[in-house]
Amino acid sequence: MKEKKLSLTSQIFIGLLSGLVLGVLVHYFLPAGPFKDRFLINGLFQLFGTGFMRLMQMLVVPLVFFSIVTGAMSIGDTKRLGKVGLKTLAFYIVTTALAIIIALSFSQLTNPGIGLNLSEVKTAQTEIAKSAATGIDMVLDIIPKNPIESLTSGNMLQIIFFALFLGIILASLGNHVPVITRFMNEANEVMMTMTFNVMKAAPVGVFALIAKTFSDIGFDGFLPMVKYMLTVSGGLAIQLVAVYGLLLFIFTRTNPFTFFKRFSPVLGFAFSTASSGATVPVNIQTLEDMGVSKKISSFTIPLGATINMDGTAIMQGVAVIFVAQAFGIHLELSDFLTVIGTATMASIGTAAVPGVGLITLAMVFNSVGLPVEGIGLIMGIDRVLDMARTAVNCSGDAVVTTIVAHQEGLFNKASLYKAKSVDEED
Ligand code: DAS
Repeated sequence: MKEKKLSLTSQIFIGLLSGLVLGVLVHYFLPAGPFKDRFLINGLFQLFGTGFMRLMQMLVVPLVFFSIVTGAMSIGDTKRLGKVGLKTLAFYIVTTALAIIIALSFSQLTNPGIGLNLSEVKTAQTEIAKSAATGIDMVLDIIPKNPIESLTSGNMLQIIFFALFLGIILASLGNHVPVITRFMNEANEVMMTMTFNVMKAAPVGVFALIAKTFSDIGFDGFLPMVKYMLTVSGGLAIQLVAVYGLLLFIFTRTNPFTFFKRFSPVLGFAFSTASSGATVPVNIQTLEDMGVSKKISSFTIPLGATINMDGTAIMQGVAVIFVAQAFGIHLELSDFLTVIGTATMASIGTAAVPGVGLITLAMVFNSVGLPVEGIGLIMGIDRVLDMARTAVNCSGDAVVTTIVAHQEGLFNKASLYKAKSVDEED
């Protein structure tokens, strides 16, 4: 009988737990010496942990570049996009920026990284003096002098600028450039498949990264991890209840509780798949049952799954504060503004598949000079958070879709409440 293969999520969980147990045992029970320090911590764990991190980093530039080009192409040029598309785009960008602001502010209250003192393991990367450029220079620095050099040097802000510009131009040229348009879409498909395959190594990578972290610092790292998870979860809850609840009430006079009760099958599906892309059909169908016309959702939901990831932005905002505090790196206001910009762009550039929010997180870290090694601290627990933030990503797409449908007279609220009365009957 063919034995049932463990899901990737279960494998990652097993990697996380076994890495945690082994790391603590090594830290507290293995005497210092060549076997512990050279062979295990800075040998085996370093090889598989950092090796997996480098595989993830390998994806960042091509994945973000082709995702943003194809994302911008799907937005299209403003003419074709029309009033509905521009309105949808504006709501998507505002809700994502709000999500990051909530994440950065909420993290300042919980201080998730305090207590995890890794400043002595500061990497060369954090020694790089953050560009002294301020204000105008910072904005000018986003425009690439040489896009090829930006790509080879991994200057993410310049890559994003060029990719957005290129995608919109390709969209405006439409059928005049079928070959390069097809190339971009196929290259994006390749990068998403490559991401899926790299993620298959996640259980081993997570095991080694967590084992190294806890071998180095023992239980001292435990509380900050829990604080990090609670901070991300709190940020997601605020976005779901406060931001989406308020937007629904203000713009459509809909009872948010009724809305999310009817929407719960989509939340469950998004949570279990950790993929906004896979949730698109369920999202569109459920919204239609709730009275939202497919005339709007068939455009805005796939668009949102591609370029609107508020939950991911929340994780990235919290991760920035967590790692900056853990490594004792002070962030200026200009850094926070940079994070809001890059995390919003990362939200556009994050393909709707499991785990990519962590890959584009490297881009956000790069933009403010945070050590990418910091991702290793949160990678082990990221899968659980990925499920929760994907549910929020899909909720954001649905709420904006409902608002835009309402404003276009294509939201039949009676269907929402009528279904409720049917529920009451049985
Ligand atoms: N899981 C991704 C999604 O499909 C987002 C992420 O990885 O953050 O929304």
